[in-house]
Amino acid sequence: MHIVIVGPGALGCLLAATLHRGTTTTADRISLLDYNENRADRLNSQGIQYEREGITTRFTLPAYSNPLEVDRADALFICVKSYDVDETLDFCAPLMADDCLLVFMQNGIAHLKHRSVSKGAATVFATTTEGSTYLGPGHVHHAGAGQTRLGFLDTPRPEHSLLLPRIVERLQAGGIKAGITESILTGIWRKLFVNVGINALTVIHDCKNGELLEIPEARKQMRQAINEAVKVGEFENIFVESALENTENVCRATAGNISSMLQDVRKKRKTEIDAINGMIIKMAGIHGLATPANSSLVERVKKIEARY
Ligand code: KPL
Repeated sequence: MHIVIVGPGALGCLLAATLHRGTTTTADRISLLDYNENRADRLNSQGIQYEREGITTRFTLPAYSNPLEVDRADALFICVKSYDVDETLDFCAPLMADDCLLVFMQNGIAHLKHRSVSKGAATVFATTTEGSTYLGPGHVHHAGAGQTRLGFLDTPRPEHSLLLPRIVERLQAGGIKAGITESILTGIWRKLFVNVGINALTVIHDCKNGELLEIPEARKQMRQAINEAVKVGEFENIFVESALENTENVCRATAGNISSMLQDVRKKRKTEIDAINGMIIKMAGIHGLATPANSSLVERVKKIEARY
């Protein structure tokens, strides 16, 4: 089996480390694909550094910047930000063989439009609440354990449905809680509620995930933003129980993590606010619902981005 991780950011490196650990046979290979040639060169010379609870593990994996040099892949994990997915899919089109799986790992729901991006390759959507902090090229801190769920939105062909459990086995063997779900759409919304309630607020309060629970104002904003999002979900026929409690549990499980949005802001990078709280506002508009809490979060994060 050959798995290619496209986008070696925090989550990409975390998955690479997990799959590397979960690989027991030399017939399994993991490669990295990065559009940035300098970074790919650096990954080849310096390898990946994975930190967990004060212990650092180093290993090497082949990194490429030219998709034409990569061997046929069984699965492509698309680990780029949601606003980079379109370009990334064009970039790795040569690798999308008919029998391969395209695994989308983005936050938010904007990437759901790629459901039938390829005629042959099957699309898998995944959610994860693993906390990962990017420390530099190939260098990741695994800051909190979570859960990873993968599933097909459309009925897969037999070869695709046989391949997914084999990939999930490697993730489990690598030490993360991963599983296949029949209801990935609900899972994506459940994760969306987590991101609605955590990401923008960690930017506004400039704090780690766990610290949000200690700030009364943040807890109030979290509750209001999630309530609005849950209402939008219900208009879309998505019913998720205990969205707020689930989000608070993720804050506890990833207490020491810096959310991906705060990592973006600290590096003065574009955030995924449009794919997260922005999508709630957009869909609320379709259903005639008001979203004052999410609108205020989007406005404040955009103001911060505008000051870069
Ligand atoms: O998905 C995340 C993110 O930071 O984007 C969580 C689960 C909130 C972990 O930080």
